[in-house]
Amino acid sequence: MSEQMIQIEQHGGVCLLRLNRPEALNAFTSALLVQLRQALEAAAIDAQTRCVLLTGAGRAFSAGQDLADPHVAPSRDPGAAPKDIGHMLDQYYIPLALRLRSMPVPVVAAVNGVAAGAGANMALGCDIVLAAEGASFIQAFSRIGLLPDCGGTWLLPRLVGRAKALELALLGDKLKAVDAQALGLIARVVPDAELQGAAMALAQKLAGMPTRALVETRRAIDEALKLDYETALKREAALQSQLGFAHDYLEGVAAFMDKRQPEFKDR
Ligand code: LHQ
Repeated sequence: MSEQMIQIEQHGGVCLLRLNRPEALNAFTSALLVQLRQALEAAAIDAQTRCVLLTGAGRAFSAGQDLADPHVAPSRDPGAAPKDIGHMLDQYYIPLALRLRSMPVPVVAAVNGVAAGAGANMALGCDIVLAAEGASFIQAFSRIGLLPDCGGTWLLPRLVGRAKALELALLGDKLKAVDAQALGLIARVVPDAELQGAAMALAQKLAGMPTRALVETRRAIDEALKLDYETALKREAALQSQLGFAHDYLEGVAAFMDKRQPEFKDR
């Protein structure tokens, strides 16, 4: 049986996915990327799962692409044909990033340590990013002659604006979690010892909320970034119309009127 590089734990409505190559700082190999996508596919169709929580084992979240992987490491032999590393992105990273961004449930990242290169951008592509105080974010690409991939060029300017996006991407310096939060790159920072508990509590809270409304909210916000104001207003109305026909709207209003906790069930 192939090595298990993603640990999967079900905690009620929360599917916890833990990157599990701690000896290599959870660097991404093609096998790990495939296993992560398969785990997300399974969570996406599992009716029990109402939130995904992504974290890393050991002292890192992920050091990004495994630079020792023979598929991407340039050969030092001057006669060797150069490798097209774009294939790695097309085949593994793009389907994974798209899967993550279009999950039918909210996705929380609990960044437990360093998140570098594609590891940073995989975390930043999640819906809510929490980090431990000791965690850090590095757009490590420029250090090795590359540009931010795994959504970095799209995410960074949207999250922090062009000036800071370029500073982070060009310099590739380590950004501490507190500074990432101050910039608006991530949502929350918690003491190291509290990260897993805080992330699970947040994920459980999201799992108890109206999943479909949360996912349509993500969709509307992502789409609105490309729309003019009037078109965004109309898009909100169209999506709201659909949500208004669903069970969770009925239940949410009924629970409010009855002064009780709602029981949401749409997915
Ligand atoms: C690693 C790695 C690593 C292998 C640490 N690979 N071994 C997509 C598609 C195609 C091609 C290329 O790229 C991409 C996207 C990308 O993600 S490009 C960016 C790739 N990532 C990096 O450039 C980051 C490289 N790593 C680092 O800068 C540091 O290791 C960080 C800042 C992550 C952590 O620093 P330290 O805490 O000082 O740890 P360390 O450097 O001592 O690393 C510990 C071990 O992990 C060490 O191995 P060793 O055998 O000496 O203990 C490293 O070689 C290994 N490692 N990152 N990406």
